[in-house]
Amino acid sequence: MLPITHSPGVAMKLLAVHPSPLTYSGVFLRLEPLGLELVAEAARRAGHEVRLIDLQAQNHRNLFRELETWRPDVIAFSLNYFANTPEVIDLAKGAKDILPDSFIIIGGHSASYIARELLEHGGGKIDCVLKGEGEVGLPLLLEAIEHDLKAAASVSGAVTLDGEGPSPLFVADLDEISPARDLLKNRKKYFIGILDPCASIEFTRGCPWDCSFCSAWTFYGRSYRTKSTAKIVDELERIKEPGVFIVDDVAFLQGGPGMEIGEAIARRGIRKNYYLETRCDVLLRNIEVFRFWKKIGLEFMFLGIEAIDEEGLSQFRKRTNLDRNFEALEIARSLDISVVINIIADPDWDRDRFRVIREWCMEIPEIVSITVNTPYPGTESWLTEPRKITTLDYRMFDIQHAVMPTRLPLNEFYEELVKTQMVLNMKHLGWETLKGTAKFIGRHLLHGQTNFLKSLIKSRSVFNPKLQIADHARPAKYEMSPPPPRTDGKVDARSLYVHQPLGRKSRALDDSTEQFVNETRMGQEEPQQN
Ligand code: B12
Ligand code: SF4
Repeated sequence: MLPITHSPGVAMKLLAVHPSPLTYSGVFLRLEPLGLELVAEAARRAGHEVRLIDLQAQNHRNLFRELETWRPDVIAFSLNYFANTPEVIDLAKGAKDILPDSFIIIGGHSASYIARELLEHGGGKIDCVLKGEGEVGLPLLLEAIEHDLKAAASVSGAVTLDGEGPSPLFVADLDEISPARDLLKNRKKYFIGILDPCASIEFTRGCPWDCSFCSAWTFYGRSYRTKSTAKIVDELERIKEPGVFIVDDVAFLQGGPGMEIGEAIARRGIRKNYYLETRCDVLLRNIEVFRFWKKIGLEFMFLGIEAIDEEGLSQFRKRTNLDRNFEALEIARSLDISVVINIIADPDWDRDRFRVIREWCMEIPEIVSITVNTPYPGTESWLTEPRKITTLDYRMFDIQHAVMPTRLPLNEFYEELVKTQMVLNMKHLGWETLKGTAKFIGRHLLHGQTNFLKSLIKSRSVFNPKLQIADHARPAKYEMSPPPPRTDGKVDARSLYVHQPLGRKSRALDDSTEQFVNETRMGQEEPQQN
């Protein structure tokens, strides 16, 4: 681990760019690009002049105008979602055409798994892909290229056409840096549902579990780190938005620190409305923490349920049982926290299966979202899924499209999927609910906050099976490399990691929580650490 470097060298002009929202999720939310803000701050602290454009809230014209007028030396794109890959490649090429002497970098979660591929698609116009956490790597990379462009290839985490540096480095201390929230042009654009406007914050980083469909753990080498309570409370105090999205993979995994943060917030008299994501077994283990957080403003909680039958759960390798999941829903209801749950639809589903899901969802009060089982690079299922991948178009890897053969004809699969989504949307966004939220919307409009209302209007035009079918027919300009030949059974997890695993010592967990995780995870033994 390394501290973030501070080089008093020559200042460069760096433009940090976040791509557009993904159609199917952009309806209900638009959240600040927290990772890019952290990386931007690290570059700023290393003495560089930094600006940030978020294409979720601005358009391509804004970006190209900035390139032409400000003429940055370095353009750094964030690529967290595979579905944004073609857009980022084209923007990177476009930027190089306008500023041939600029240095083009791509970083972020998804970029870290397909670094070589990105350089190939770039045809020489992408100078470097920087893998892993960017707070340490970016200042080192900027320092290296100030003196010699070729030196980029030796920086930790860097992959260039000339070579590849050592493994990316972890940030030594998450307290060291705060996101450059001031660089966003219009903070009123960011919202999630009725938390409008909404800021984002990170309390912890990483996940110690190892679910087969998820890449959160492979990115961070199954590590788990925390920010200090003092740092979190200071950051929260500076946030102006009334809504706050806690981006942790599994919020309040440890009860003690969760309670400590909550009590410190209460003592400071900070009042916000919160949204967080966690696991059912964690909620059941730490009920008192969630009860306390309800008192200080916890409004929404996303619980990963994934399946409503045991067979489905074991398919996604979640060692939790249905009774525990349903018990967690009961507890959340009793705490009066609104719950969002996600169900993973399998391409193998027939009409009957969709119907059962619709019926089940209508019986429960929770908000249900439905995504499609999608293996992608960085997940174990990318290596082990026995079914054939039917498309390599990056845009289809947004967990809203089927990338494996469907049992139903494809158009019927999407009809059923969209019908289910619409039934679920109408359940929550129907006229009865709208009547209830009318007062709320009116209050927001008075304050000029229209994001939530726009999302209600837009949802009908976005969810349309014909549009999803049409997405499959679009020619793919860029395609991802296919998965390697399938292995049956276990894979060497080491081959999946972006940050190499450092074992138990990399997890800031008390022994009882470490044991609880080990009892509920399904993966193989952790590889021996270096
Ligand atoms: C919070 C979260 C969300 C939030 C908000 C995200 C946002 N702000 O837009 C919500 C719930 C809305 C969300 C939605 C979705 N998400 Co999400 N999400 C996450 C989660 C849990 C944490 C992301 C985060 O904010 N981390 C904290 C910040 C600080 O880290 P970071 O952004 O990764 O940035 C660091 C590095 O990546 C890097 N970095 C980032 N940018 C750059 C740029 C440069 C130049 C450099 C050098 C480095 C760099 O440095 C940063 C600091 O260390 C991740 C899992 C994970 N742990 O990564 C999944 C994850 C990213 N999401 C995922 C998915 C699939 C989705 C959805 C597509 C799901 C859906 N269909 O509903 C949507 C798409 C949203 C969209 N963009 O339109 C997948 C991504 C799969 C993929 N590889 O494409 C992930 C990995 C989870 C998983 N299941 O595997 N998500
Ligand atoms: S618990 Fe599983 S699904 Fe959730 S972030 Fe961790 S590995 Fe991913």
